[in-house]
Amino acid sequence: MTLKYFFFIKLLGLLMLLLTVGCQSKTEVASKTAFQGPISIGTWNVPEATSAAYQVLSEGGSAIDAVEAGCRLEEANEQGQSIGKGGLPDREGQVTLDACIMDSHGNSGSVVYLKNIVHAVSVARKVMEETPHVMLAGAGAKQFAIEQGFPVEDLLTDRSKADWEKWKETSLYKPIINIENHDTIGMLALDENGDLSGACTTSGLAYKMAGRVGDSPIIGAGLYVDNEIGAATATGLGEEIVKNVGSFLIVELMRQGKSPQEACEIAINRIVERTGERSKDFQVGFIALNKKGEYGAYAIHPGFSVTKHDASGNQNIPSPSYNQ
Ligand code: SD4
Repeated sequence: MTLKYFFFIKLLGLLMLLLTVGCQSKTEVASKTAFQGPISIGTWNVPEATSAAYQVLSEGGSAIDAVEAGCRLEEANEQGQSIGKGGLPDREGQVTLDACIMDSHGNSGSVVYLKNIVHAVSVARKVMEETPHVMLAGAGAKQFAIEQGFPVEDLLTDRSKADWEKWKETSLYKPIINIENHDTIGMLALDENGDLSGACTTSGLAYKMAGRVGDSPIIGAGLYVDNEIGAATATGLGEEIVKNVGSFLIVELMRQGKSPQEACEIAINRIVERTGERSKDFQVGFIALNKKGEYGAYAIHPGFSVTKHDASGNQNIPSPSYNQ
Protein backbone atom coordinates (compact mmCIF):
# COMPACT_ATOMS: atom_id res chain seq x y z
CA MET A 1 0.00 0.00 0.00
CA THR A 2 1.44 3.38 -1.01
CA LEU A 3 1.57 6.20 1.50
CA LYS A 4 -0.88 8.21 -0.65
CA TYR A 5 -3.38 5.35 -0.70
CA PHE A 6 -2.98 4.87 3.07
CA PHE A 7 -3.85 8.54 3.72
CA PHE A 8 -6.77 8.36 1.29
CA ILE A 9 -8.27 5.40 3.24
CA LYS A 10 -7.73 7.22 6.55
CA LEU A 11 -9.43 10.35 5.22
CA LEU A 12 -12.35 8.30 3.94
CA GLY A 13 -12.74 6.67 7.37
CA LEU A 14 -12.69 10.04 9.08
CA LEU A 15 -15.31 11.40 6.71
CA MET A 16 -17.59 8.42 7.32
CA LEU A 17 -17.23 8.86 11.07
CA LEU A 18 -18.17 12.53 10.86
CA LEU A 19 -21.14 11.68 8.67
CA THR A 20 -22.39 9.02 11.11
CA VAL A 21 -22.10 11.36 14.09
CA GLY A 22 -23.91 14.05 12.08
CA CYS A 23 -26.72 11.67 11.17
CA GLN A 24 -27.11 10.41 14.73
CA SER A 25 -27.61 13.84 16.23
CA LYS A 26 -30.03 14.68 13.43
CA THR A 27 -32.16 11.65 14.31
CA GLU A 28 -32.02 12.56 17.97
CA VAL A 29 -33.16 16.11 17.25
CA ALA A 30 -35.89 14.77 14.99
CA SER A 31 -37.28 12.47 17.67
CA LYS A 32 -36.96 15.12 20.36
CA THR A 33 -38.82 17.72 18.35
CA ALA A 34 -41.51 15.16 17.58
CA PHE A 35 -42.11 14.53 21.30
CA GLN A 36 -45.37 16.26 22.05
CA GLY A 37 -45.49 16.09 25.82
CA PRO A 38 -46.66 13.50 28.32
CA ILE A 39 -49.34 10.97 27.48
CA SER A 40 -51.05 8.10 29.27
CA ILE A 41 -53.04 5.38 27.53
CA GLY A 42 -55.02 2.42 28.82
CA THR A 43 -56.87 -0.58 27.45
CA TRP A 44 -60.68 -0.26 27.23
CA ASN A 45 -62.79 2.61 28.48
CA VAL A 46 -60.83 3.76 31.53
CA PRO A 47 -61.02 7.58 31.64
CA GLU A 48 -60.57 7.75 35.43
CA ALA A 49 -57.38 5.68 35.19
CA THR A 50 -55.86 7.68 32.32
CA SER A 51 -56.83 10.87 34.10
CA ALA A 52 -55.15 9.75 37.36
CA ALA A 53 -52.06 8.81 35.38
CA TYR A 54 -52.03 12.08 33.43
CA GLN A 55 -52.41 14.05 36.64
CA VAL A 56 -49.13 12.53 37.83
CA LEU A 57 -47.47 13.29 34.49
CA SER A 58 -48.72 16.86 34.29
CA GLU A 59 -47.24 17.56 37.72
CA GLY A 60 -43.86 16.43 36.40
CA GLY A 61 -44.17 12.95 37.90
CA SER A 62 -42.61 9.84 36.40
CA ALA A 63 -44.21 7.41 33.97
CA ILE A 64 -43.88 4.59 36.49
CA ASP A 65 -45.78 6.54 39.16
CA ALA A 66 -48.39 7.44 36.54
CA VAL A 67 -49.17 3.88 35.41
CA GLU A 68 -49.25 2.64 38.99
CA ALA A 69 -51.68 5.40 39.99
CA GLY A 70 -53.99 4.63 37.06
CA CYS A 71 -54.03 0.88 37.71
CA ARG A 72 -54.61 1.32 41.45
CA LEU A 73 -57.71 3.32 40.73
CA GLU A 74 -59.23 0.45 38.75
CA GLU A 75 -58.10 -2.15 41.29
CA ALA A 76 -59.98 -0.33 44.03
CA ASN A 77 -63.11 -0.02 41.89
CA GLU A 78 -65.46 -2.77 43.06
CA GLN A 79 -67.66 -2.38 39.99
CA GLY A 80 -64.90 -3.60 37.67
CA GLN A 81 -65.24 -7.39 37.65
CA SER A 82 -61.88 -8.12 36.06
CA ILE A 83 -59.50 -6.26 38.31
CA GLY A 84 -58.66 -6.22 42.01
CA LYS A 85 -61.58 -5.99 44.42
CA GLY A 86 -64.79 -7.32 42.93
CA GLY A 87 -62.94 -9.39 40.32
CA LEU A 88 -64.78 -12.52 39.20
CA PRO A 89 -63.36 -15.64 40.85
CA ASP A 90 -62.01 -18.91 39.50
CA ARG A 91 -64.17 -22.05 39.45
CA GLU A 92 -63.59 -22.61 43.16
CA GLY A 93 -64.79 -19.11 44.05
CA GLN A 94 -61.31 -17.70 44.69
CA VAL A 95 -60.32 -14.27 43.38
CA THR A 96 -56.70 -14.52 42.23
CA LEU A 97 -54.83 -11.57 40.79
CA ASP A 98 -52.06 -11.25 38.21
CA ALA A 99 -50.11 -8.02 37.64
CA CYS A 100 -46.83 -6.69 36.40
CA ILE A 101 -44.99 -3.43 35.98
CA MET A 102 -41.94 -2.26 33.97
CA ASP A 103 -39.96 0.93 34.32
CA SER A 104 -37.82 2.94 31.95
CA HIS A 105 -34.62 1.28 33.15
CA GLY A 106 -35.71 -2.16 31.99
CA ASN A 107 -36.63 -3.28 35.51
CA SER A 108 -39.72 -5.36 36.02
CA GLY A 109 -41.78 -6.89 38.80
CA SER A 110 -44.69 -9.27 38.74
CA VAL A 111 -47.12 -11.17 40.94
CA VAL A 112 -49.18 -14.18 39.93
CA TYR A 113 -52.01 -15.97 41.67
CA LEU A 114 -52.09 -13.35 44.41
CA LYS A 115 -55.01 -13.63 46.83
CA ASN A 116 -56.59 -11.16 49.29
CA ILE A 117 -54.54 -8.11 48.36
CA VAL A 118 -56.29 -5.36 46.36
CA HIS A 119 -53.34 -3.52 44.87
CA ALA A 120 -51.55 -6.25 42.96
CA VAL A 121 -49.81 -3.65 40.75
CA SER A 122 -48.18 -2.06 43.80
CA VAL A 123 -47.06 -5.45 45.09
CA ALA A 124 -45.52 -6.04 41.64
CA ARG A 125 -43.73 -2.71 41.96
CA LYS A 126 -42.41 -3.72 45.39
CA VAL A 127 -41.16 -7.00 43.91
CA MET A 128 -39.31 -4.92 41.30
CA GLU A 129 -37.87 -2.45 43.77
CA GLU A 130 -37.38 -4.39 46.98
CA THR A 131 -36.39 -7.91 45.94
CA PRO A 132 -33.71 -9.48 43.75
CA HIS A 133 -36.51 -11.26 41.83
CA VAL A 134 -38.90 -10.47 38.99
CA MET A 135 -41.88 -12.66 39.86
CA LEU A 136 -43.52 -13.90 43.05
CA ALA A 137 -46.42 -16.36 43.05
CA GLY A 138 -49.28 -17.46 45.28
CA ALA A 139 -48.63 -17.83 49.00
CA GLY A 140 -45.13 -16.34 48.68
CA ALA A 141 -46.45 -13.26 46.90
CA LYS A 142 -49.11 -12.81 49.58
CA GLN A 143 -46.61 -13.25 52.40
CA PHE A 144 -44.33 -10.66 50.77
CA ALA A 145 -47.26 -8.24 50.37
CA ILE A 146 -48.18 -8.59 54.04
CA GLU A 147 -44.56 -8.00 55.05
CA GLN A 148 -44.64 -4.86 52.92
CA GLY A 149 -47.67 -3.60 54.83
CA PHE A 150 -50.46 -4.32 52.33
CA PRO A 151 -53.81 -4.97 54.06
CA VAL A 152 -55.45 -8.39 53.70
CA GLU A 153 -59.02 -8.27 52.39
CA ASP A 154 -61.73 -10.50 51.05
CA LEU A 155 -61.85 -9.60 47.34
CA LEU A 156 -65.01 -11.51 46.51
CA THR A 157 -67.85 -8.98 46.59
CA ASP A 158 -71.49 -10.00 47.00
CA ARG A 159 -72.12 -9.20 43.36
CA SER A 160 -69.25 -11.34 42.07
CA LYS A 161 -70.19 -14.14 44.47
CA ALA A 162 -73.76 -14.10 43.19
CA ASP A 163 -72.52 -14.18 39.57
CA TRP A 164 -70.26 -17.12 40.37
CA GLU A 165 -73.08 -19.02 42.07
CA LYS A 166 -75.25 -18.46 39.04
CA TRP A 167 -72.43 -19.63 36.77
CA LYS A 168 -72.10 -22.83 38.80
CA GLU A 169 -75.62 -23.82 37.77
CA THR A 170 -74.25 -24.62 34.29
CA SER A 171 -70.47 -24.43 34.85
CA LEU A 172 -70.11 -23.59 31.19
CA TYR A 173 -66.62 -22.30 30.55
CA LYS A 174 -66.52 -20.13 27.47
CA PRO A 175 -64.96 -16.68 27.52
CA ILE A 176 -67.32 -14.36 25.68
CA ILE A 177 -65.80 -11.79 23.34
CA ASN A 178 -65.77 -8.31 24.87
CA ILE A 179 -68.38 -9.26 27.46
CA GLU A 180 -66.48 -11.14 30.07
CA ASN A 181 -63.32 -9.57 31.44
CA HIS A 182 -63.86 -6.46 29.40
CA ASP A 183 -62.00 -4.22 31.75
CA THR A 184 -58.60 -5.78 32.44
CA ILE A 185 -56.32 -2.81 32.40
CA GLY A 186 -52.96 -2.34 30.70
CA MET A 187 -51.49 1.14 30.98
CA LEU A 188 -48.59 2.84 29.22
CA ALA A 189 -47.19 6.30 29.90
CA LEU A 190 -44.58 8.67 28.57
CA ASP A 191 -43.45 11.36 30.99
CA GLU A 192 -42.05 14.86 30.65
CA ASN A 193 -38.51 13.48 30.45
CA GLY A 194 -39.52 11.28 27.55
CA ASP A 195 -39.31 8.12 29.67
CA LEU A 196 -41.70 5.20 29.20
CA SER A 197 -43.24 2.77 31.70
CA GLY A 198 -46.12 0.33 31.74
CA ALA A 199 -48.29 -1.79 34.02
CA CYS A 200 -50.97 -4.41 33.66
CA THR A 201 -53.35 -5.79 36.29
CA THR A 202 -56.21 -8.28 36.22
CA SER A 203 -58.14 -10.96 38.05
CA GLY A 204 -57.77 -13.00 34.87
CA LEU A 205 -60.44 -14.93 33.05
CA ALA A 206 -63.62 -15.45 35.02
CA TYR A 207 -64.18 -19.03 36.20
CA LYS A 208 -60.71 -20.10 35.07
CA MET A 209 -59.27 -23.32 36.46
CA ALA A 210 -57.77 -22.91 39.92
CA GLY A 211 -54.10 -22.08 39.46
CA ARG A 212 -54.50 -20.66 35.97
CA VAL A 213 -52.25 -17.69 35.14
CA GLY A 214 -52.76 -15.57 32.03
CA ASP A 215 -50.60 -13.18 30.04
CA SER A 216 -51.04 -10.11 32.23
CA PRO A 217 -48.21 -10.80 34.71
CA ILE A 218 -45.87 -12.26 32.07
CA ILE A 219 -43.21 -9.81 30.93
CA GLY A 220 -43.19 -9.80 27.13
CA ALA A 221 -46.71 -11.22 26.82
CA GLY A 222 -49.07 -8.90 28.74
CA LEU A 223 -46.61 -6.02 28.87
CA TYR A 224 -43.26 -4.93 27.51
CA VAL A 225 -41.38 -1.66 27.78
CA ASP A 226 -38.13 -0.71 26.10
CA ASN A 227 -37.35 2.88 26.91
CA GLU A 228 -35.32 3.29 23.71
CA ILE A 229 -38.19 2.23 21.47
CA GLY A 230 -41.67 2.00 22.93
CA ALA A 231 -44.08 -0.03 25.01
CA ALA A 232 -47.03 -2.35 24.48
CA THR A 233 -49.66 -4.08 26.58
CA ALA A 234 -52.41 -6.60 25.96
CA THR A 235 -55.88 -7.69 26.92
CA GLY A 236 -58.08 -10.60 25.94
CA LEU A 237 -57.52 -14.34 25.91
CA GLY A 238 -54.20 -14.61 27.71
CA GLU A 239 -53.34 -18.06 26.40
CA GLU A 240 -53.07 -16.74 22.83
CA ILE A 241 -51.14 -13.65 23.92
CA VAL A 242 -48.61 -15.78 25.82
CA LYS A 243 -48.13 -18.16 22.87
CA ASN A 244 -47.21 -15.24 20.63
CA VAL A 245 -45.29 -13.14 23.21
CA GLY A 246 -47.48 -10.33 21.92
CA SER A 247 -46.19 -7.23 23.70
CA PHE A 248 -42.53 -8.05 23.10
CA LEU A 249 -43.32 -8.71 19.45
CA ILE A 250 -44.91 -5.27 19.10
CA VAL A 251 -41.94 -3.48 20.68
CA GLU A 252 -39.56 -5.40 18.42
CA LEU A 253 -41.62 -4.44 15.37
CA MET A 254 -41.41 -0.78 16.45
CA ARG A 255 -37.64 -1.26 16.77
CA GLN A 256 -37.65 -2.30 13.12
CA GLY A 257 -39.34 0.97 12.22
CA LYS A 258 -43.03 0.14 12.39
CA SER A 259 -45.42 2.68 13.88
CA PRO A 260 -47.30 1.62 17.04
CA GLN A 261 -50.42 1.12 14.93
CA GLU A 262 -48.66 -1.01 12.30
CA ALA A 263 -46.97 -3.07 15.00
CA CYS A 264 -50.28 -3.81 16.78
CA GLU A 265 -51.84 -4.82 13.47
CA ILE A 266 -49.01 -7.21 12.56
CA ALA A 267 -49.19 -8.85 16.00
CA ILE A 268 -52.97 -9.36 15.75
CA ASN A 269 -52.67 -10.65 12.18
CA ARG A 270 -50.16 -13.19 13.35
CA ILE A 271 -52.48 -14.50 16.09
CA VAL A 272 -55.34 -14.74 13.60
CA GLU A 273 -53.16 -16.53 11.04
CA ARG A 274 -51.94 -19.02 13.62
CA THR A 275 -55.33 -19.80 15.13
CA GLY A 276 -57.47 -19.62 11.97
CA GLU A 277 -61.13 -20.42 12.59
CA ARG A 278 -60.62 -20.48 16.35
CA SER A 279 -59.92 -16.75 16.35
CA LYS A 280 -63.62 -16.18 15.66
CA ASP A 281 -64.34 -17.16 19.25
CA PHE A 282 -61.89 -15.09 21.25
CA GLN A 283 -60.76 -11.51 21.58
CA VAL A 284 -57.25 -10.10 21.83
CA GLY A 285 -56.47 -6.39 21.85
CA PHE A 286 -53.15 -4.58 21.95
CA ILE A 287 -52.20 -0.97 22.58
CA ALA A 288 -48.75 0.51 21.99
CA LEU A 289 -46.91 3.78 22.53
CA ASN A 290 -43.57 4.94 21.13
CA LYS A 291 -40.98 7.44 22.30
CA LYS A 292 -42.58 10.26 20.36
CA GLY A 293 -45.91 9.73 22.07
CA GLU A 294 -47.52 8.15 18.99
CA TYR A 295 -49.91 5.38 19.95
CA GLY A 296 -51.75 2.52 18.32
CA ALA A 297 -54.53 0.03 19.10
CA TYR A 298 -55.80 -3.03 17.28
CA ALA A 299 -57.94 -6.05 18.12
CA ILE A 300 -59.27 -9.19 16.49
CA HIS A 301 -62.91 -8.16 16.89
CA PRO A 302 -64.74 -4.84 17.09
CA GLY A 303 -65.62 -3.61 20.55
CA PHE A 304 -62.12 -2.99 21.87
CA SER A 305 -61.04 0.56 22.65
CA VAL A 306 -58.14 2.63 23.96
CA THR A 307 -58.37 5.57 26.33
CA LYS A 308 -55.80 8.32 25.84
CA HIS A 309 -55.03 11.35 27.95
CA ASP A 310 -52.58 13.93 26.61
CA ALA A 311 -52.45 17.72 26.32
CA SER A 312 -55.49 17.59 24.02
CA GLY A 313 -57.65 15.94 26.70
CA ASN A 314 -59.00 12.60 27.86
CA GLN A 315 -60.67 10.49 25.21
CA ASN A 316 -61.92 6.96 24.65
CA ILE A 317 -61.26 5.88 21.08
CA PRO A 318 -62.73 2.77 19.44
CA SER A 319 -59.98 0.49 18.16
CA PRO A 320 -59.91 -0.74 14.58
CA SER A 321 -60.04 -4.52 14.31
CA TYR A 322 -59.20 -7.44 12.00
CA ASN A 323 -62.82 -8.49 11.74
CA GLN A 324 -65.42 -5.84 11.04
C1 SD4 B 1 -56.08 -13.00 31.05
N1 SD4 B 1 -55.59 -11.21 29.53
O1 SD4 B 1 -55.99 -13.34 32.21
C2 SD4 B 1 -56.29 -11.54 30.74
C3 SD4 B 1 -57.75 -11.26 30.67
C4 SD4 B 1 -58.09 -9.98 29.97
O2 SD4 B 1 -59.63 -8.54 29.09
O3 SD4 B 1 -57.27 -9.20 29.59
N2 SD4 B 1 -59.31 -9.71 29.71
O4 SD4 B 1 -56.03 -13.78 30.11
